[in-house]
Amino acid sequence: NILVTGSRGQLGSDLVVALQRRYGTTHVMESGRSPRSEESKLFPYKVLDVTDGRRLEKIVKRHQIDTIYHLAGLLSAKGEREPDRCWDININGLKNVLEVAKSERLKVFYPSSIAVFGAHTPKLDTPQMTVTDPSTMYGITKVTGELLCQYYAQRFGVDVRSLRLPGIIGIISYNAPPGGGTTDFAVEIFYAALQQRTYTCFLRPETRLPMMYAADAVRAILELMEADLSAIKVRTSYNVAAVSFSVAELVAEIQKHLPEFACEYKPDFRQAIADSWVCTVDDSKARADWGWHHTYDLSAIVSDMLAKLESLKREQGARKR
Ligand code: VAH
Repeated sequence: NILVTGSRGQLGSDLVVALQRRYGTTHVMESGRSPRSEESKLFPYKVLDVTDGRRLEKIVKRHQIDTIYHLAGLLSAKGEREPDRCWDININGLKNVLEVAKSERLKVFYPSSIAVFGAHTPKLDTPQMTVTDPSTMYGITKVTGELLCQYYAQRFGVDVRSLRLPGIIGIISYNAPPGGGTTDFAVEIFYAALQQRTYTCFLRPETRLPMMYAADAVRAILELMEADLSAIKVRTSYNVAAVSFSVAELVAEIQKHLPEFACEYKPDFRQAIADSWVCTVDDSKARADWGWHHTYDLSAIVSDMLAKLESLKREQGARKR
């Protein structure tokens, strides 16, 4: 059986659906820090704070968990506002997952991030092996996490696999509003474009970041986890890339569908975080080792997001009538 920690977060919502589809809903145990709201109790769910190692071990044993997708954690923006909590959850949570994986011989997915890159990392075609000197607490926990994963893989033979995910663009499902990330603009902008025809962006128009559609990110995770272990040569975390674009390029692509959409810019503390990251990433190692390839480019992301949100809006409208 599969346990997903942080299953109600931005990435978790999409990943859980894909895992349920592939392995069956009864084999996917969701979990999160807070009790779920009153929506359908159809699917298995456990309240779990990942810093509670004993409760994690109890859930793993009681529900014959053999694989953990460990998504629980604080993202970059929230992590800068609460650095101590970010360290505690992101590091101690991961350590608990790796400890139970070692004792129960579990397989683990760990999401790292382009946030591991910092001021001295080459900004274009960032190599797989390079300088990682992040300036955010979130990035520091991700570099540490990658090294912890490599240690457990090499020292204890734990089958833990990881991807350095770019900014993820996906539908904010009913329970996963943007979770305090610096790349959340690329999600919020779609809702604002449809609802108010205008958006105030917290990054400057020329800010260019590596991004990926949620459908591509979920497929990358599943393909990584289903690859033969002999193909997994990077035991810290694989660079994976899809598209890189500036905020202005995203706005222009949305305006092709919504000509009257306007975006204004009010950079805040997240601009410094974005400026510390890279613009494009070399993911040739992931493509060579386990056959990674992206499918959604910018125009496909924009048309798919707008179409999905339009149909969500029609559904909600229908429900209200
Ligand atoms: C964040 N979405 O913004 C996450 C991610 C590369 C960005 O790590 O913090």
